[in-house]
Amino acid sequence: MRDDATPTEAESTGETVEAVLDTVARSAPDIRQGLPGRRAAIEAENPSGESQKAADVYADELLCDRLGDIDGVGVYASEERPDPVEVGSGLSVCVDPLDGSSNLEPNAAMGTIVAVYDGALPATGDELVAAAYVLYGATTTMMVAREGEVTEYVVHPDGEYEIAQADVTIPEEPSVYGFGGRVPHWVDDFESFAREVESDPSMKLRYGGAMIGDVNQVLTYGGIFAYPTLSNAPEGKLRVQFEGYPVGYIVETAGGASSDGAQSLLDVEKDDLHARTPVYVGSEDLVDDLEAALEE
Ligand code: FBP
Repeated sequence: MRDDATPTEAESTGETVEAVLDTVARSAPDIRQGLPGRRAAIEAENPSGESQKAADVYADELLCDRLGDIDGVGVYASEERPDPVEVGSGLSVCVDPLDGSSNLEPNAAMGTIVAVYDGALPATGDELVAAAYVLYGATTTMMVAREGEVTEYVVHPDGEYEIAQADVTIPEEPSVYGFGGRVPHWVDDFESFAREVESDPSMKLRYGGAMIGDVNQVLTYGGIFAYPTLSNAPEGKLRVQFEGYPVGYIVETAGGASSDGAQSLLDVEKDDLHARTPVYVGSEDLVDDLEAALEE
């Protein structure tokens, strides 16, 4: 018989998840305050070959230190470092420390994305136990998906945070869209779909160049975000473990849909930590239409 004082595996996982989310929220003001002096590119590239900003490295090191200190976190991995870091035993935490850091210089919104997996890396979509993103916009907010619910928090400058919206669900009537990649590189079927969406009088373009900002528009107003397959990059730009799975999990938990063009993002299986995938997320009808268009 179980000793009632000993937490079950599920309870321990839940406590670790809460500690990870709490740490991310409390770190958000420190990341934000560290940005002003770190806007420039440095002489380094991330594992995907993109040039790094001083702020990318700063946010990565800060989160690695703090998340790596949590009991029950076994591995820390980040878009900014080639290999996972063994920090203990337990859950695997994957982070995009500053999503959209090219928005630093024009002073536009950016994010931090966190995915918590109960499994070794690279993990599968069904091993996700929670996902979240922080959005550094006019205010700092954090969207969290766990246990079948999405909650939006406002994070105050002192790291305290409070619920802004419980049980976030994607609105029924879509009104915004944002599609990444250069238009000449869109494949014909995607371009036809995009033209259909653009010609719908109820739809407005919202694209800011940071996935988190653009996905937050879609969760707020309903619609669709895509970073599609491209003729010169069939897997698109975004990374499965750091971007595709967590954003798919958040949008699906909020009642929307996600796809890589043929299946839910959560069913994508790639055996490389930094593998990419096309990403389509948003209102279910639009994602269905998108999949039908790509099948033609
Ligand atoms: P980083 O995480 O390296 O910043 O890249 C991801 C990203 O910035 C996404 O946030 C965004 O959707 C996309 O790249 C924008 O790409 P593009 O500049 O091609 O529009």
